[in-house]
Amino acid sequence: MSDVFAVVPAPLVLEPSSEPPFVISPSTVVVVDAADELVPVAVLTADLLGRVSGRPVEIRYAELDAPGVVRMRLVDDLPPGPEAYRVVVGEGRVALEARTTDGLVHAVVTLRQLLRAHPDGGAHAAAVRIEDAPRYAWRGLSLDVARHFVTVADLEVVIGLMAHYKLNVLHLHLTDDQAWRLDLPSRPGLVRRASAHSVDGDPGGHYSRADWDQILAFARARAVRVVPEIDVPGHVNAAQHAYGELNPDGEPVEEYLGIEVGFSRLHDDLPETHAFLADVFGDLAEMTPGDYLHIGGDEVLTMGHDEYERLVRSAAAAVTAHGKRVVAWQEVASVPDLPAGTVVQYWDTRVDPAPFVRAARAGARILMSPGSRVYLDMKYGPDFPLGLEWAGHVELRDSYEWDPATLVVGLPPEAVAGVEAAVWTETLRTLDDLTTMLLPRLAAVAEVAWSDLGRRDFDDFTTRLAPHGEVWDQLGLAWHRSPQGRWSAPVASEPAG
Ligand code: TNX
Repeated sequence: MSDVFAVVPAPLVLEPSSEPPFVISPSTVVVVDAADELVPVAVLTADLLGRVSGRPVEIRYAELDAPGVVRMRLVDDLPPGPEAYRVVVGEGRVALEARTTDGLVHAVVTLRQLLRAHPDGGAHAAAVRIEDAPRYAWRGLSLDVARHFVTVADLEVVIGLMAHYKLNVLHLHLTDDQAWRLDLPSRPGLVRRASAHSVDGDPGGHYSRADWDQILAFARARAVRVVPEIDVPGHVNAAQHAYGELNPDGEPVEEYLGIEVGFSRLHDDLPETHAFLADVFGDLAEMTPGDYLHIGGDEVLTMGHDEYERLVRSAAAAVTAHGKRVVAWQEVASVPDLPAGTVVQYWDTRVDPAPFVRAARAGARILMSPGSRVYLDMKYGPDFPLGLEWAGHVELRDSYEWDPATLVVGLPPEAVAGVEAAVWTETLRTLDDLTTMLLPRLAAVAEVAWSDLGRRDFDDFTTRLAPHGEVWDQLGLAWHRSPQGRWSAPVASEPAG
């Protein structure tokens, strides 16, 4: 496929047309009906087109059919699903159509991927008709903001990248042994006493209620939902540092800024533990509009199974009490009778998946995050300066060439709700570190999650991805020039045809 149509993830249908390209000119106008729900996406579109072309783009909230119009509309004649969309570039106009505003966001970012710099300034898109819908409804990125804090501004860069690749779930790992990152009204001591630092004593931070609302709204406008995680019953040293009542001797534990896992744990026989779970998940439910809360459940290495079961049930009950659904890591698959609709997140490719497969057969929904494929904190190769290695090295092709439906033998394919990449930040201190690990692999995972198997081919993917490297450069993002990519693309200012 030519680099003019470098759309990632690969769309269902892409038909080039012989008409002349669409040029963003001083008369380009975004046109949308004056419906409240359409205003944010129209503003986002005008803003994006303005940035790409270097010219301000106006919005008209009334019918207008003239050359240069980018017309956004809600329609119904599309492939199935709430996120389906259509982009038609031709006759000097662009039509962006979808069933929902989320679909319109997908249409806009697709248009943005079609735009190329124009020789006399501005930008143009080659004529084309795209019709598209995702394979999986859950296309996520899990981000650890506990080991190293990620500021709201940096988070917005990550959310922007997610939207650009049509990822729709930001899973925030907000708490761990090292720190607690979200201020909760019922337990103000959590961030007051346990958020100042990151791993190795690096600077920390936390999200206030206002920060949280900012993150949620910024994500929502880009068709991204936030799934917050409070990790229990392990990974709780920060909570036990803030509140001594969570420890058998009633005394706060020492702050921990190393990178070992599995040593801390809640105690089922302390009544304060259950009050704590009810309070923190209650606060989180109240603060989070989405359907899902993540309770962690991973790597509890110092507890018998019965106690683990009781604590997982207690956390799950605190979530369902507020009408939310539970997400949890793979280990909870060993707990019988999880609440209906629980999403179990597969990650550890080293252990026997039998309990996990059983949970799926018993009705759990499955989120695929295999460490050896989509743990984007794994090093690209042996000498890579950033990242860990426990799941092996993950190069671009590794994160691309796998199928979520068949990776785990025996898993019913219809149980798979989607795919989620994960990036843990033990070794990642800055936004540059983060984007170096995300790019280019995040684009590969996005295509695994979005595009049907029949549309996927690694050589075709790397060809389409080539111009994306130039966009990352233009945005000033650090990224890994993977030797498996084809980054020697022609200069983007060549006119089409
Ligand atoms: C495993 S994945 C963990 C995290 C680490 C990560 C490092 C999971 C549920 N737990 O605690 O940060 O490996 O790759």
